[in-house]
Amino acid sequence: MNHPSPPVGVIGLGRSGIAAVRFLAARGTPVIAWDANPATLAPLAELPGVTPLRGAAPPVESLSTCATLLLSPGVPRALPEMQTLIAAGIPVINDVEWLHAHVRAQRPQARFLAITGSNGKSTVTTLIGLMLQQQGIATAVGGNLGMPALSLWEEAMDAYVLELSSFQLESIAAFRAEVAVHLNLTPDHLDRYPDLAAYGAAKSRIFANGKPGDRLVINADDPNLGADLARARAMGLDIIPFSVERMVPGGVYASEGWLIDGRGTAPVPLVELAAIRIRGIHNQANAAAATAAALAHGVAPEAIVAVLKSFPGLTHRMELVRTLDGVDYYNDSKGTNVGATLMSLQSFPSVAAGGGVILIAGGRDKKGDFAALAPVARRVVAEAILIGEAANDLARALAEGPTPHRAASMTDAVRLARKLARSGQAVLLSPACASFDMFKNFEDRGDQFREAVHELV
Ligand code: UMA
Ligand code: ADP
Repeated sequence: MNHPSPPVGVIGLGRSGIAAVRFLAARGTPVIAWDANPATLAPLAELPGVTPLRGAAPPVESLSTCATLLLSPGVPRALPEMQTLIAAGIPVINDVEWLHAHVRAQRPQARFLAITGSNGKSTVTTLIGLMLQQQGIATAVGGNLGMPALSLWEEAMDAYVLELSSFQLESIAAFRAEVAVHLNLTPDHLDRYPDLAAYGAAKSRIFANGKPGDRLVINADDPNLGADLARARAMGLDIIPFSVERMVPGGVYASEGWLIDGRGTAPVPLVELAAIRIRGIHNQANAAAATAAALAHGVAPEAIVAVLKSFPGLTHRMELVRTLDGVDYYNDSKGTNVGATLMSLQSFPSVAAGGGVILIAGGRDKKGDFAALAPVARRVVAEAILIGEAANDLARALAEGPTPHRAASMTDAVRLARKLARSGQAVLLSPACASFDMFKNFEDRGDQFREAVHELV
């Protein structure tokens, strides 16, 4: 007699959940799918073997009939319903773990490269993907950026380059990357984690299943990663440090105007820093990290350098949208935490030096330390225009500067910025916050900014 296989539960039906349901349904696996928002259930109607469930909280009784649960990154494991299901012994994993198991079983020669960090993940993930592709390696790129994990599987892929958030790393089990990259750790998502240590612990899971010989590319300049470095060394991982501050033996670093491969007995200059198309110290760090990962995967230096010289950077990251009457308008909508906005502000000349920034910031606070913005804001911010839920908190943090303005929409903010900006200054959207109070996501926020800027006359 044929016993039907138990269903797999998919919790949260956003981009990753819907991709997971499609992947499972296409392979004949029965699925129970839940989301608090009933509108997300509609696309499931045409899929075979899928039971859609609605309700404000994950329905424990139905979900406990599942063999495995795939949790979306935006649904906290700490929800009481999730805690009950976890305590009942049901494996609560995610799409990244499922993809990993599938690839290891179906195409064991394929390799994983995984990237985490508080800032720079998308830039580094994209660079590594391009470097492998430039070398002619069949490479899929996605995860927290772009395509969700379970849209990436293809029979003939030889490499999976995955951007992984702390939320995604919480729900891996056996996932392991032959090359893992840890870029940096600064406060973010403190609305979900009790403290920086808990957030950092989730990120460190990127190498938790590493075997001796697996590579860990890690930022030697970040004091918050010291403990990770020591632990990885004790695990027997092959560590490739990167640095923009000093020569790191065995690593990749910036020195005297060059990016250097210092892994061998003699240092090998790869490319002049001035020839790297993405600008700023933080992007030199990103270039060093991506280079280290690509070299570790066997990519030739020529392919790496070709990408560093040509990659123009991603949209929504310090993207120059327009110059109007001597004022540059930058879209840095992906500046979603204090660390990213700090980094972006630092790249502008000060008000005293004839520059200055009209900063558009605010949104949904992730319990960021806005006070950390004050010193650089004093130097660089000529005027601040605040939006969204965090406007009052930001205003308090920027109290020493000129009185901040408020705006109710992106169009209003951009029009006001146009009035305030003088030639030689820049208008910068770098919110230091999440977007979800006023926009669909950071892309929507950046698109609205770009549109409003193009409408200026
Ligand atoms: N939902 C509930 N109950 C909850 C929370 C969410 O029902 O308590 C439902 C929502 O109604 C919605 C769905 O879950 O329908 C959304 O799920 P999700 O928040 O996990 O979002 P996805 O659309 O699946 O997108 C996720 C990532 N989102 C988050 O981690 C918040 C996307 O990263 C990622 O690109 C995508 O998977 C594909 O892998 C975005 C992000 O903001 C860019 N990431 C954070 C960051 O980069 O800082 C971590
Ligand atoms: P993530 O995917 O981690 O959010 P991105 O590559 O999308 O990172 O960059 C987002 C923002 O973070 C950029 O606009 C920039 O302001 C900042 N940033 C990028 N790389 C770094 C880095 N290595 N260190 C600090 N900040 C960075």
